[in-house]
Amino acid sequence: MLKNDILSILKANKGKHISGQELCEMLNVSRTAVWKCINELKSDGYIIESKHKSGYLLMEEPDIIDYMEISPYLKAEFIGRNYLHFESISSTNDYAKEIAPSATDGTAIVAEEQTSGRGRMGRHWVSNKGQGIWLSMILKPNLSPNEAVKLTQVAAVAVVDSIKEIADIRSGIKWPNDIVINSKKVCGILTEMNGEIDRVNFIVIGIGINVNVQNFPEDLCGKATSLSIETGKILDRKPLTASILNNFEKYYRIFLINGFSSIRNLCKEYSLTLNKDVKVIINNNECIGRAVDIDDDGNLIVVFKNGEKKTIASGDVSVRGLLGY
Ligand code: BTX
Repeated sequence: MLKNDILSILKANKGKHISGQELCEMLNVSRTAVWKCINELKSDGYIIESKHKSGYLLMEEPDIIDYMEISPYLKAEFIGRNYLHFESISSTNDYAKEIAPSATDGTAIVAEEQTSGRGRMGRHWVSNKGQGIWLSMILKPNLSPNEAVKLTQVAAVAVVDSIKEIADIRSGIKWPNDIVINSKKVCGILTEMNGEIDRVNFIVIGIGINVNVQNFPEDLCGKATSLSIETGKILDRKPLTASILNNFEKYYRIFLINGFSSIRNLCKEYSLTLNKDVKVIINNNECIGRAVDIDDDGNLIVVFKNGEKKTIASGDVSVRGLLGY
């Protein structure tokens, strides 16, 4: 796309004017075509100085996570290569499910804001404009549904690595789907599936990360945090978005080739649930036990006070740490 090419040239020449004539020659297009793209970039939020004789200078880039902005950091080969970006959407997971039947494997849907972001069991997910990464990925693996549920933990491992890589802070996994820093939730993962008993049609993995959120609604105070609150810095969402896609693709490939057991050690290493007392709620009954292991299927092994050992599958139960997360 010509607009992308012009933007890449302006970015590569930061601090230096580049003339309309140079752009035309480099890209083999007309002056009018260049002028039209520059205007489009300006209305996308790029501040571009246009000076008679010296040409165009990129002064400021908008804080948006569209494909043009994240692609310089994107190394993944198929995750996020089809990338749909929205200013505002009800829920990236809902949209992903809508388009999944005809979408390509690895399609990513990203929004600056979600007006009806969802957590598990219909819970609401706060998704403030421009302050987080609200992302869904469409996957079409050749897997049975009981294998597919393990992808939540594959995604969780990828997110922990990306947070470390970009924000330089350690986070952990509250089994199976929350990423937590200092006992507060910084990210939630929602995996949804469409399929038959023995076959998956598609999977949607939704990831919501609080990046630069400064204030949460009252009911989340003390429970939620953001990377910015924890690091004391405003973080660039662009490399973080790409890093999540890169790391997810890496672990997803390992999972597809070698199975969950190859990810298990990292799940255990990053787990904040293991070796802690947990409250397991099964059919409204609360039982207290100790989480002792994560097995090769991604289940949590809990030993209860009466000595009974149970295998807890995600989705079956609600697991709470006794001391917050
Ligand atoms: P969950 O059901 O484990 O967590 C939901 C609970 O988390 C809420 O009931 C609330 O207490 C708390 N919460 C709500 N918003 C936030 C927030 N921003 N930060 C921390 N805690 C919060 C977790 O569900 C899965 C969330 C997935 C969100 C992604 S965003 C992209 C995709 N689209 C979509 O609609 N959902 C997913």
